[in-house]
Amino acid sequence: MRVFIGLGSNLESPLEQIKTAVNDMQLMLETEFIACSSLYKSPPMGPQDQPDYINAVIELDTELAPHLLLDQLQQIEQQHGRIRKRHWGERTLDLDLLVYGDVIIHDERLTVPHPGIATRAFVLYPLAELDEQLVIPGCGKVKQLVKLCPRDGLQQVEKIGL
Ligand code: A4P
Ligand code: MG
Repeated sequence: MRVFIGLGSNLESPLEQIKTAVNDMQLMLETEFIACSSLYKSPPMGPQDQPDYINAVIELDTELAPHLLLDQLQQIEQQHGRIRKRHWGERTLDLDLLVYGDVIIHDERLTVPHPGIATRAFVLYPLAELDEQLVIPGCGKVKQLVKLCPRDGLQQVEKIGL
């Protein structure tokens, strides 16, 4: 299944956190790495008394079922010393399952597509870089969504060069 994962970090060398997380995801079982967007810097959504974020999106082709994929993503978050402090608060690494093919999930562990995907500049711009034609189930085409979404101070910082 074709999936997109959102990466975010705003603590302990965010650029390094994102780059090592991309490496970690390349090593996941039953999963093929397809592409990574550029890295972006973005002002915090939520509490403003926290550092700017580095964000990116990666595309994978996985045989893992959604909840097993979430297990893997949470394990990688833990390896990065992830501590959950407050909702929308600072974190060393946040991995969000954005899109899992055309599947829609609403249960106690997973909401897919990820809520907020259609309105967050730090998700939509990197996603559009990977696939403008992507249709997000229940939300529409990325190309259209990105047109309606202000950049909100989002800045491209570098290509990851993979
Ligand atoms: N969960 C449900 N659906 C999903 C999914 N699709 N992907 C559950 C991943 N997890 C999912 O996650 C809490 C629970 O959500 C997990 O245990 C999983 O079972 P969390 O990341 O600990 O929760 P949170 O951070 O308190 O809330 P939330 O809503 O996940 O926060 P977000 O949406 O991840 O936002 N500002 C900028 N500029 N850039 C950012 O990346 N990120 C956040 C966090 C806030 N501000 C930001 C950014
Ligand atoms: Mg999250």
